[in-house]
Amino acid sequence: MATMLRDALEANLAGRSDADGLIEVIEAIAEGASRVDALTRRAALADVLGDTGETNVQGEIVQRLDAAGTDTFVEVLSECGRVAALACEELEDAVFVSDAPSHPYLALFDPVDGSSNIDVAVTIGSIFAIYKRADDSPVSEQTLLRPGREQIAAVYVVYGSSTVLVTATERRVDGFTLDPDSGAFLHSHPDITIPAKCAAYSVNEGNAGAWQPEMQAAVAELREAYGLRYVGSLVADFHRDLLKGGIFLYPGDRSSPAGKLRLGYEANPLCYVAEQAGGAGSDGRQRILDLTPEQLHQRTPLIVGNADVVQSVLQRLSAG
Ligand code: P6P
Repeated sequence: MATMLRDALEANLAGRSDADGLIEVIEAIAEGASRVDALTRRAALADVLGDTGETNVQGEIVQRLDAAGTDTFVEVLSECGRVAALACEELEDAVFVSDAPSHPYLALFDPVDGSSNIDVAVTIGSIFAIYKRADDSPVSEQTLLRPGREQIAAVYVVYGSSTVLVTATERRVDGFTLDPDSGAFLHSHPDITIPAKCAAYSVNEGNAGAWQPEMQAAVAELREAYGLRYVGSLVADFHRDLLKGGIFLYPGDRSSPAGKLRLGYEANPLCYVAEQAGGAGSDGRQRILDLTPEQLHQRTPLIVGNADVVQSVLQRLSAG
C-alpha cells in the first residue's frame, strides 16, 4: 500500500526542529488541489470554462478557474492555522492572516497556472513557494519579498492525465498521485532526481524572432542537440523535464526584457524544486534563487532544468 502524504512528509522532515507545522501547510495545499482537481475534471460541467470578463493585476483576463482556484487556496491556506500571510498571482495585494507566532509560514502561489488551457482540456498546474518567517515581528508585504534560496519548501500540482502533487524540501523531492477512489495523495514518486541526460528543450519557438541574438544562438544549439517539447503550460513542461530530463526556457525579449513568468510564485518555487532534484535555474545571468525580489509580481526570464545544459546556455549567452 503506497504511503500517505502525511506519513511520507513526517519521514522526510524527521528531526527537523525548524519545520513544525509545515506538514499542515502542505496538507492544506493538497486539500485545495483536490478541490481544484474536481473542478478541472468537470470543467464545462462545473461552469469553470472561459473567462470572468475581469483582468488581474497582471493585466491578464481572469479565467473562471483562476477565480475558483484563488478562492480555494486562499481559504485552505488561511484556515490551516500556520500561515501568517500569503501572496497570489491573482490578487494585487498580500493577504494578512495572523501575526501570531503559531503562524510561522508565508506562502506565495499561482493558484491555476495556464488556466486558459482548461478550455481545450490541456494540463494545468498550481505552484507554491513556502517560507518561514525570520522572526515574530508583524508581517508586511516586505516580509514576503524573500530570495528563493530561503524557501523552506516548494510545492506544485500538475492536473494532467493524472494529478500529481510534488513536494520539495531540503535535498528531497517527492511526488504524490491523487487516488480518485480514496481522494488521497499517495506516495508514487519517492526521492525524485532529474535524470543525468537531457531529453528535450522546451521553449516557444514562435517568439524566436524577438529574442536577443545571443539567445537565438543558444536556442539554435539546443535545436541541434535535442527534440522540442512545448505544452505551453509551465507546470506540464517543467514536470516532464524533471522526470525525463530537459531544459525549459522563457526568455525575455525586446518588448518584455523580463519575460512573462513571475519570480515569486513561478520561477522561485520551480527552481527550488529543480535544485533539490539536482538541476539548476537561472535568469540568464545568475541563479534565480539568489535574486532579491523588489515587488510581489515582478517577472523574470527563466532557464531551468539539467544543470549542465543550463550552464551551457549561460556560457553561450555570456559569449555574446
Ligand atoms: P506562451 C500560461 O499562460 C503561462 O503562464 C505558462 O503556464 C506557460 O509556460 C506560458 O504562459 C506560455 O506562454 O507565450 O508560450 O503562450
